[in-house]
Amino acid sequence: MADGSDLHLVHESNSDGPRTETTINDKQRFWTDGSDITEEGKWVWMTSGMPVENYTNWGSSQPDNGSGAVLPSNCLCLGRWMEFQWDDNPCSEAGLVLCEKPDV
Ligand SMILES: [Ca+2]
Ligand SMILES: [Ca+2]
Repeated sequence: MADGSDLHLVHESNSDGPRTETTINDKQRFWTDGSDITEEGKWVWMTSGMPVENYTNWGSSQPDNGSGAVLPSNCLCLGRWMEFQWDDNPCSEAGLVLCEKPDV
């Protein structure tokens, strides 16, 4: 992600092979590995340790650290509710995981 490569959605597998369709409702959350849990406001790709700076796609008014919510928002996700732009949500929320894979 930090190097500009594409995001790929990893689908669940079952006995019939890879599943090719994923139902996405308005509240379905997709996690990336971006986080500011180490230092508030300092966003880092956790896997690489690289700062989130070369490319960003924050939604309107984001990141807002939960905007006063009880739980701080320290993990980077996206979803239809923000037209797949980035939002920070509490890391403990449920969601699917977006993974990066090299081009083949
Ligand atoms: Ca935060
Ligand atoms: Ca937010």
